[in-house]
Amino acid sequence: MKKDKLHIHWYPGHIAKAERKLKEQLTLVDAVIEVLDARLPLSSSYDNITGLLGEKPRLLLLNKADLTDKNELKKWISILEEKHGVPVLTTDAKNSKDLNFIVKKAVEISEPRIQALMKKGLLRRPARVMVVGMPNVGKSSIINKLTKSSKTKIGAKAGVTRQQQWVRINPQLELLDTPGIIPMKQDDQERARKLAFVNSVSENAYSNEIVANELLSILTPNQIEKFKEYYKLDETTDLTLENIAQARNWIVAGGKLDIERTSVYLLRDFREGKIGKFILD
Ligand SMILES: Nc1nc2c(ncn2[C@@H]2O[C@H](COP(=O)(O)OP(=O)(O)OP(=O)(O)O)[C@@H](O)[C@H]2O)c(=O)[nH]1
Ligand SMILES: [Mg+2]
Repeated sequence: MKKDKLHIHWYPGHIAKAERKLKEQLTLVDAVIEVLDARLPLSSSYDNITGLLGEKPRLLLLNKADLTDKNELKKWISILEEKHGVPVLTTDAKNSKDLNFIVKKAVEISEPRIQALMKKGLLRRPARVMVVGMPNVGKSSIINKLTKSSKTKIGAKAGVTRQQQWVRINPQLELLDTPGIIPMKQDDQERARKLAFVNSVSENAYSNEIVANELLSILTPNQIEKFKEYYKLDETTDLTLENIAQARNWIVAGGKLDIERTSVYLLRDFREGKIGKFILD
């Protein structure tokens, strides 16, 4: 795929298909869980979710909360609740033992539709809820946690789930795992880059060095300090890929600094939360 210096264009074929399939399933589901990456409370949510999903009852999950500062995240919960007018919960699908509060809420927001069906004479059935979100935000991980199994495939890159999959959680709830969908129109390149920082865009779509440099360029002074501390740069040294390479002694043959390796490590360290807890919106 093209590695464009300034623009990230990534909308592979499987996503176009996934979006069609999502709309097809819409009439079958009672509610929708939209999973966001807590590090990007704005940039990882869909601008026009009703265009994508209609007016279904919705629940927002800020997942990967473990990679953010709890107090900072609290502020975002209020902002999102106000903006979307739906319940917002935080989750950590990696470390939490119990995510049952999601089940409770999902059943609750589905209940009106189930009641309506029963009024029409149908028997009570489990709530059917679709789990949607950008690639790599943790949709499948959440479902696995809820079933205490590896029923769905997960992975630390964008586009792991390729097909929809119904998973029974308990007699009250069935969840539909779906492939992560990224908006086709990436007019907002700032958002596209942020999504690249958290691995929501395939690594084939960009150059590591450019994205690593972009990440360094959007950090607040406070965040810069965390990076400098992690890479052991002293106060007078600027936070640049070159200086990190130098500090780590990452050199290629001929004595040149290994900027590619530095970029890959920097992005990985950031994504795994090694450098600290960050919210980038
Ligand atoms: N630190 C942390 N990592 C998480 C959390 N949830 C998921 N992950 C990791 O994030 C990566 C992506 O998880 P998946 O469940 O495959 O994400 P997905 O949304 O299903 O991704 P697609 O199927 O590609 O759309 C995996 O490496 C998970 O281990 C979380 O709450 N905290
Ligand atoms: Mg998945």
